[in-house]
Amino acid sequence: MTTDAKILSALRANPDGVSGAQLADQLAISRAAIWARMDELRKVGYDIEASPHFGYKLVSSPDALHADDLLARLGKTKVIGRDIQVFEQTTSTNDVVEKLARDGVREGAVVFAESQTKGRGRLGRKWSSPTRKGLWFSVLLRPGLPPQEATQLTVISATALRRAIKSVTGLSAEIKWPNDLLLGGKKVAGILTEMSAEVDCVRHIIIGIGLDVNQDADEFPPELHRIATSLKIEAGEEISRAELATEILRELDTEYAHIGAGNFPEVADEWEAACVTIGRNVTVHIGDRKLRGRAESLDDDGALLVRTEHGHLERITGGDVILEK
Ligand code: BT5
Repeated sequence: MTTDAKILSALRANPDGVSGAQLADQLAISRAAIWARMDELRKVGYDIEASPHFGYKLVSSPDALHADDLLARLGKTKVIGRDIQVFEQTTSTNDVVEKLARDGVREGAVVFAESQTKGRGRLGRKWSSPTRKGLWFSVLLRPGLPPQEATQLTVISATALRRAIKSVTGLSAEIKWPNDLLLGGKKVAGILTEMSAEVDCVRHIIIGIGLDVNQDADEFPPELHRIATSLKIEAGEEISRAELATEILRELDTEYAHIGAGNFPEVADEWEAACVTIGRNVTVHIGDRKLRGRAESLDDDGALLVRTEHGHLERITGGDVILEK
């Protein structure tokens, strides 16, 4: 952890205040250095009071994502969030992480952007990522899975997102296979899983997550008005993005450990229970191919099993699913 992350962590652990002397001791730096860091933190929006009575006290945090703050809130994880970077703006966080992957960075690195100029969905579709309104981030994983099991990672990401949304806002999101989270039938989050693989082994996987947090209805572009929503719209109040981001990473870390331990079927059960796709009549578009049937379940690799109109069981690993009435 960086010095700032340690300071923020100590301030959060001591809501009634912590003395400069104690902090200096804990961090093995001078009191003057602590004072200087507090000043820098204030400049980026942390309201930190100082008094001879209680020492330093954190009054409020800015609505901006700071890597040090996220690291401090997250604490120790097994894999995910060991390294966190925050960009004010980037093209697409998936592209930034792709570069880190090619540079050999170890798994667990996370990159957030306050806005993206070329945020994307699947098949090159656009992802709207307005400044500080949502969480736009990507995670680097090196899971050592065969490529056909990569869908498992989209499944655990959706489950982790759903859990974090529930614990921070109380809202119960529904999952639409493979990568959408819905509230009241509207999309609130999407997941873009991109993979680099050999024939039999994944080299790395990038999980890109876009979650609409604090947009008002009129802040969505016109083409999304009918189909998208945000947590703020659904919960009726502003949500702390830093708190939510930390909770998502924590849940993702737990779920990823499950996959590592071979416990994917348990995660899949939770996923299926929250999934609006299972049991529904669906039309699946895979490239130019169109298939109609009833979505029956997930298989062990996270693929969707669809019983077609002709009675065959088809295994779907990609494509767009439309829920029929
Ligand atoms: C997805 O694609 O849902 C995956 C979205 C992943 C976005 C994240 S943000 C961080 C990381 N960096 C990136 O560049 N991407 C990832 P798909 O299933 O293809 O859905 C795309 C469709 O969702 C679009 O065609 C729109 O209809 C709709 N859409 C676009 N922006 C949206 C938004 N902010 N909220 C809800 N729906 C949106």
